[in-house]
Amino acid sequence: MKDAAPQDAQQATRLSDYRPFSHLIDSVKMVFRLSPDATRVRTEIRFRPNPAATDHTTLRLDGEKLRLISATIDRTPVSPDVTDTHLTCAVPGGPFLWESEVEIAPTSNTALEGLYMSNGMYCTQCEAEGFRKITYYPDRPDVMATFSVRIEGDAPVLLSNGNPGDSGDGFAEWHDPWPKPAYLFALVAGDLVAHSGQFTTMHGADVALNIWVRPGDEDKCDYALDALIRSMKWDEEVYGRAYDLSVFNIVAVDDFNMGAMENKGLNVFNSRYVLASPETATDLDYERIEGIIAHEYFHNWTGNRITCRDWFQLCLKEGLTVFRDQQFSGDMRSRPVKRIADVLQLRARQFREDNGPLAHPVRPESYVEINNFYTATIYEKGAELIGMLKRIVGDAEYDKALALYFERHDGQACTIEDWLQVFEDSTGRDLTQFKRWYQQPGTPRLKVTESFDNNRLTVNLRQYTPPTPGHAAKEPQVIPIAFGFLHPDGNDMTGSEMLIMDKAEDQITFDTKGPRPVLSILRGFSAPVIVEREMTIEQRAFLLAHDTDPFNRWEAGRTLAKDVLTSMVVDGATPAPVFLSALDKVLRDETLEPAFRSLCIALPGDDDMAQTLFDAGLTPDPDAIRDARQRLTREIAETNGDVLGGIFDAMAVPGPYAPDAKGAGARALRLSALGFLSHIDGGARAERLFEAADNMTEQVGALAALLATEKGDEQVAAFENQWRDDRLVMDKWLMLQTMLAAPERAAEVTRDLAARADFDWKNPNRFRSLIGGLAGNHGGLHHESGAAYELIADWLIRLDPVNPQTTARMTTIFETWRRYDADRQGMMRAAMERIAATPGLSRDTDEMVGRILG
Ligand code: B3K
Ligand code: ZN
Repeated sequence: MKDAAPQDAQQATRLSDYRPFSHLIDSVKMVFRLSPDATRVRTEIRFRPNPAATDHTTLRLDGEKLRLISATIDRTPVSPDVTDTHLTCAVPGGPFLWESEVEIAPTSNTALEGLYMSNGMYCTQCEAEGFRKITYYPDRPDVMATFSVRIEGDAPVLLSNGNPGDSGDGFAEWHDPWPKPAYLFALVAGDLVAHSGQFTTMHGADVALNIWVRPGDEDKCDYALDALIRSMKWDEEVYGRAYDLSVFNIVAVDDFNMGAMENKGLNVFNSRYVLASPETATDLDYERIEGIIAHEYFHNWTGNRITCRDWFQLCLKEGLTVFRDQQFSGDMRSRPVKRIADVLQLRARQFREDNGPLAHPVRPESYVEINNFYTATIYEKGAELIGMLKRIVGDAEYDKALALYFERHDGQACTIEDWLQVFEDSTGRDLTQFKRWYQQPGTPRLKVTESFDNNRLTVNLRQYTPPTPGHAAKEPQVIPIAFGFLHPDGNDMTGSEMLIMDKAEDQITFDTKGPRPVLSILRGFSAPVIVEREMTIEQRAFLLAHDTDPFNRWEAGRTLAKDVLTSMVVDGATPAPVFLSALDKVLRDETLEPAFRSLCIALPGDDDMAQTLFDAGLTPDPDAIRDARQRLTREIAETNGDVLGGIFDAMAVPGPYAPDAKGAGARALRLSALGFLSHIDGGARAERLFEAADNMTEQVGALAALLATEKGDEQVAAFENQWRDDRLVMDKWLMLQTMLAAPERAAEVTRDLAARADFDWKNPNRFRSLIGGLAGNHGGLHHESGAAYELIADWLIRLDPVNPQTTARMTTIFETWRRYDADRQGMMRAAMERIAATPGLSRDTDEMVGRILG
């Protein structure tokens, strides 16, 4: 258990307090004698004084929940001072050999951090600070060392980082030649089978590839292996980065707090991001597997070979690696479609965070629990900053800077200053102002106004960033703004240009002999800002029809849909005909790829609309939002039914299912059409599709269409019958029901499902499916009874002592509480206060609830 200190008494770690560690490490040797309740860990560390530190006479090692059996220095027993969190010991001023033995209990480790057990298999999760639950060690990323590991145990497969060494009955040895911080350590042991492959690097080195899964799952690994091979090749071709060990192992585990972990040479994955077959995984699952396999693989260079000096620099590895996986997925699939999907995610998660009580800089200044800072801001906004840098310096200069980064910093633990210095040295630019993006939280607003006089169009730009907790005043940031002009006849007049705006105000002018041109601004979403620009519905419809920038074409449709929904919510208006006819045009335009058309016709979700209304100074009413969306959906179905029906038929993909982007795009468009049509055909098409589907994408898509129109009881039962033994598919089943339940029934549906014997709530995937599903049901979550708030608080209180990390993450369900009316605010506050008042609450959850309440 972590300390149960109240919020104000909590010890914050500050960036400004960074000090180098007293010692450096030459090598680490570990021996594990595995046993579920009493694993013994012997550790030998060769320390020498760190010239960058001053005191070399005291050693302080992190350690939590360890039973110290023995400790020696240069083979002489010592008796360190031991607390709940560390030990301290007097040491010789020069180099010395530290040896310790500890005992740990993997079975009772339900927090899934350190060494724990999942379905009888041993596995580890050390990032950020889990290694201290395995042995006494300087558990900080700037202490890098080579590791040799011997594992003794009766499991048939015994894995650790690096290259394999000796192995035999009941033991295996591993050696990792690359110095690494402790957070990249991993150990896995269990009854596993491998789906194997091979890769030859650009330097001619052979690499054995293995995906390790439980027996019975080996036929679901093809896609992950293929994605790994494509990632390895892509990183060689695009970044010149080759793999550096003789083996690359990936293990799938069922109990995991997040998506996956990039341990050196031994990636550990949540099984949902590895296992896939056409019958059990959706197109979206395949896409995520591809993206996450790539992400963890790319960390081998951006994260592992070059790591972070301290956890404040987390975006150094995460922002860059997300950017790289986004590039990869764009190259594998469709760049514009990928960009739109990424921006949708950014707005749904990062903008929500950046405009609420949890707003923090991409490089934070302090934290209580670092696990609470693996956020959309660090990851996704961090990736946007890399993208902006690339746009500002240009592609060729970006490549040059990256080459210098790898050359200069290989083997080091670095900072954002190091990263920016590389760009400054390589391009000769001054990036002092750009650095504000790392320091200032909050989403900048870009106000755009226009005037047209004497054949000159003047575009006035003004940037400002609203205050966020702890950061009242903001300085202007460097905003790359891609823009272009269109002739009112629909033709492109200029192509795309780029303005690098660095002042609070700026201007673009455009002289023309003809009629007033139409501005298209922030093309490709060239910076993570909110554009404030008043436009008529007709102007938006024009851009949706004619913009040559695919992102802005989609964006025009999106803002148009929001305008329409807003006026439906506010004035009970009927949907503007110009919107319906613009949708019709997009649907019929066969020059547009199906995946893109599917994105264009998707309506904004309820949470997005709640934020939109709140930003417009209104108090969102969840029922009114849902009602307007339902009405608009029906109206679109009625007006555009013919074209939607045609699309539904035409987008059926013939032949056996394949998870390629083209097929996935067709299915996405087909299912979007179905979502509308089910509101007017009594669910007939969805029922037929559910019956006939030979793949999970269409099966689950059909079920969702039925549930969204309050039908599908029969199909829910049939689905359960078919899939009750497949845990990943059953997670989908749980989520669909809580997410799509009618608002007044959502809490009750969730409560009933939670009472089932198979609701194994200690499994994070299962917990997230059920409770996360309810949280994703905007109308249900915010139902006026407050039943969902209560239920969620009950469950978070129950989960907290078992798994603080997952609990803390899920408190973000409440982060938008200030948007709503006084009654709902009161009920959400009460739920959070009840969580906060729980005796023994974890430091993780306590910090989060405290920040959300403000
Ligand atoms: N680096 C890990 C995340 C670790 C989270 C620790 N709470 C996965 C990733 O970003 O690739
Ligand atoms: Zn990562």
